[in-house]
Amino acid sequence: MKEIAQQFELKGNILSIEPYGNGHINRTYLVKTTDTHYILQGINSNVFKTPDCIIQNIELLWETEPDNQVILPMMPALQGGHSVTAENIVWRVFPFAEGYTSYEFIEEPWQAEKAATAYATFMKTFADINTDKLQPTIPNFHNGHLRFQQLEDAYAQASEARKNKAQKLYDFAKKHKVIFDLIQKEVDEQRIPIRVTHNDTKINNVLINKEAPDDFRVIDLDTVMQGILLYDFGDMVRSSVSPTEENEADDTKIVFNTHFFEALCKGFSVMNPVMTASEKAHIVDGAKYMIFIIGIRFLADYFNNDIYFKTSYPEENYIRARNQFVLFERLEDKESELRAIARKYFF
Ligand code: ADP
Ligand code: GN1
Ligand code: MG
Repeated sequence: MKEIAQQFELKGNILSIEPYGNGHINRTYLVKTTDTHYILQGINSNVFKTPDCIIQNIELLWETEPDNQVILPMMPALQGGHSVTAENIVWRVFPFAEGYTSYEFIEEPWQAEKAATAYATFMKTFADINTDKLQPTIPNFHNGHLRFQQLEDAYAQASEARKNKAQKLYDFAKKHKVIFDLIQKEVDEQRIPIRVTHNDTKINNVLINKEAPDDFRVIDLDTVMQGILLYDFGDMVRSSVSPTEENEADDTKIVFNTHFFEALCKGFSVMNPVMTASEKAHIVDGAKYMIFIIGIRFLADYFNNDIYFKTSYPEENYIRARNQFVLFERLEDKESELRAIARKYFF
């Protein structure tokens, strides 16, 4: 690790390099030097088939908005550019955001509001980039119909033990797959525009300054590419409204906190003036779409014997999938109330 880190322009001498954070995808390390701290990250090549596209997309963001305060810069590599390839893994370094926190789950509404403001600010800041210039780092990332096909393929080759264990979840997925049709139709008929979106607006992908919450940084830019606003809003809802971890063992603890939802709407409402009527009308459907699609992806990975998301025990993807479907049901319990809240902020 030290050999890789030394290939970047870092201040000071390297003291230590330790694994860091709770991301499901990349290899993330905290690098301490005699002067400061950095984050060293190896891009997961199983997930990202063209990791250089990620580096180029982030470079494009910086070239377009060189003075922005929304994302973190990539440190230059000594050989030029912003990445180093070692043993087929592409590595990059960011400054460690000292004094900022990323939350694994929300405890108070203000945290949800600030995270939503952060993601909305991200979208506004890079809104003028021609979306064709951003390379698709994971093609069809949020394509619901394709994700459902991948689930069926995974089920078809799964072990009997895993099929039996998760049969109820699979039945739930089949019963609800129509969820994907509504938003896809709005996109196909161009009532929902293609924008520059983050596409992974999980609550722990935003860093908030503890002393000054209006100062934030959006991180995990690997999936910045073409997308729709509702994916970004929906994934925030998915990862914020229940004060539980994604792998919570006790699913009775999963709740849909309407105060957190309202705080997200409030924080994101700076987008209201530029949103189309269809985007405004489908705010809650965006949340349903994202909860459901991530549930499907966890379930497919369970049937595939955990080849995509990092896991720390064998049933973890099963638990994660179950929890998303429980959250989906908790949303449906409150759906009319949520639609009324959304109408207050998106009109
Ligand atoms: P993954 O794609 O695996 O989710 P992330 O880029 O989200 O990787 O990084 C994982 C975690 O590491 C984040 O959730 C955050 O807590 C922490 N992290 C990442 N980059 C930084 C940074 N520059 N400063 C501080 N913490 C960071
Ligand atoms: C992954 O990288 P991370 O942990 O922020 C995944 C997201 C999922 C999320 C579920 C590139 O996000 O799509 O919503 O896990 N990222 C990728 O926790 O697949
Ligand atoms: Mg992340």
